[in-house]
Amino acid sequence: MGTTFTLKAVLLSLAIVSVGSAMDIIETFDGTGPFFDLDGKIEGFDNRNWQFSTTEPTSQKLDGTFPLEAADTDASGEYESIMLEGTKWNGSFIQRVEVHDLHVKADHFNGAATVSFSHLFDEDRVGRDAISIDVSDPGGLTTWIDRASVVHSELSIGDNVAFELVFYDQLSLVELRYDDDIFDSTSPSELRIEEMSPAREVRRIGLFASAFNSARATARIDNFSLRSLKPGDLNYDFAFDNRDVEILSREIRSGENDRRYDLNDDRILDVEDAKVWIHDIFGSYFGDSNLDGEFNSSDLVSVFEYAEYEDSVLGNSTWVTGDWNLDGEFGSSDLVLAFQDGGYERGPRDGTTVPEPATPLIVLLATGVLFARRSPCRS
Ligand SMILES: [Ca+2]
Ligand SMILES: [Ca+2]
Ligand SMILES: [Ca+2]
Ligand SMILES: [Ca+2]
Repeated sequence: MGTTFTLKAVLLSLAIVSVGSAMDIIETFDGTGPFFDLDGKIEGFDNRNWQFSTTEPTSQKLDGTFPLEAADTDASGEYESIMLEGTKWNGSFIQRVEVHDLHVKADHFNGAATVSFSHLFDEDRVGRDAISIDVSDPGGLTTWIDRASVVHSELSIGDNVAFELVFYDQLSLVELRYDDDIFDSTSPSELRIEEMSPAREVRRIGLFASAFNSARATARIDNFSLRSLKPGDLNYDFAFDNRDVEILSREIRSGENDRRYDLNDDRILDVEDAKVWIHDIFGSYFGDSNLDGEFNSSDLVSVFEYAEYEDSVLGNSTWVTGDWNLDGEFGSSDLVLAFQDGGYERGPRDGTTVPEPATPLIVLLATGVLFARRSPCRS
């Protein structure tokens, strides 16, 4: 990827971030940060304003994770929490936390053990304007959006998991996600999505473990983050690549017009949204199959090597294999779109390369290359 493109991406992301007043918060719990918790007992947080609370004073040391433990042998109840207090935030966000060695176990028939991950939009209105995910015994995995709960009994709770709370500010939409194994290659899956118009006050966010009546809840908290949600980062991984385009393609073809993917805000999902992604967000042209910031012969060579041009397999093509209008096929309409877009051999989109216009000759050459390689060549 050229430096010009990288610079543009940085400027664009800065421009988008500056719309809100929020600074991303990332906490590793590695113990090497400059801050104490609010009571001045735990040293080494990456961020100020962590508040540790507990019914059973224990010594906690940051050395990679924050160990939360609540164990109750009678009916008095125990809890521990680690909360980021007084967080000022505006705009869309994704809040994520990784949890290692998550265990909730109630031994008594009326016992309860819970680990909860939450975001309160107004720190003074406990329970209202809150989104959270709870893991409990009994009960399993429960999501809460402004006090309306859903039990996800179909899901197994893993030992090493991630919770994600996503908020689309302009859409007033909450999406809750869960990854039952952070060490495998699968992404978090969507648990639930709801509309919600919360108060936009000072936030209280964090994790809570509680146990009641012969019960025990433990979790090691790792890699907490609260970050601005960037338009076009459709899988929330803070990268812009073909995985985002594949999600856009899937959504366009689904016909559901999901507003989360409606990048030009016209309530319809179509190739115009792909145009916003490739032109304005990624900063390149239709035809840039390898997403290196320009459309040139290497993109054409690459897509013809995949040999999906007008093949007989339905819906098998992706941006990388030549489906630039995101209808699932690589056909002549993709070539027409790419050459009409005018980026062929022009270098990076905002580069200073002298334009080499996409003449009919180039189109003919390109399609010539294409047809020459059209016979099945995939081994
Ligand atoms: Ca992404
Ligand atoms: Ca649209
Ligand atoms: Ca390219
Ligand atoms: Ca296509």
